[in-house]
Amino acid sequence: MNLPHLHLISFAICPFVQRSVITLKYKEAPFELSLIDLANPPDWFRERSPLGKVPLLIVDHDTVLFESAVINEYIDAITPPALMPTDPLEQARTRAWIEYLSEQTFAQYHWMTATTEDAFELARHTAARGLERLEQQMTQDDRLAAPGFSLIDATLAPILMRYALLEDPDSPWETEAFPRLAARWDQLREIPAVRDSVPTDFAAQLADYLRQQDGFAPAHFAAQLDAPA
Ligand SMILES: N[C@@H](CCC(=O)N[C@@H](CS)C(=O)NCC(=O)O)C(=O)O
Repeated sequence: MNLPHLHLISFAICPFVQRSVITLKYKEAPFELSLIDLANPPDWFRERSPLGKVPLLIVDHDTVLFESAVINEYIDAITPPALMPTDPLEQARTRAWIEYLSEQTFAQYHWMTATTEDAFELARHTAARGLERLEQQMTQDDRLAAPGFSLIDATLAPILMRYALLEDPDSPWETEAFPRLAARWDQLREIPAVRDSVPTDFAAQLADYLRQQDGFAPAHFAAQLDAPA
């Protein structure tokens, strides 16, 4: 493969960046990774990131791509064989479910960072409804439950990884309630690109991040992630 130089701009615990790391690793595309502090981003990042968000993918030191779903489609397109289906309807369905999973990523974040007990409960409810709908879809949708790896899986894995780490009686995630999703996570967690998409101390980094936030949920989870297994 004669690929362009790929430079991914990341924030350590960002699930959207993780989607692109998974895709790059799955496609065995060499890439440079730079971490920035989103709370205090460097000037060059402010200048180059249209939305001020990570991930960015800088191609050949020049062209800036943003939005993880777009970045992933680009990575996929330049590293055949493509994960994206060729049929336009299936492509559209893939993009629609990736968008759905973006909503679930935000729902999970709101749950992890809720500042009050009421907000935590509301976020838990919203996230649980999202997972229920996904589980239901998997009973009837070959694309979501297909045996191979897909761009949808690259988007689903960061969410399920965080739920698996933050196992909690007040979690929207319950293995028994979501057997298809749980089975999917069992498959995904074994894929090297998924396993190696975060550093080995990811739980500690997530705990650090939460410790820097205020309020009910962050304090609760930071303590839990710090507790010995
Ligand atoms: N829709 C974007 C979402 C990316 C996103 O929200 N990234 C967060 C970090 S996980 C971010 O950069 N936040 C900074 C901000 O919103 O100012 C994508 O899929 O790339």
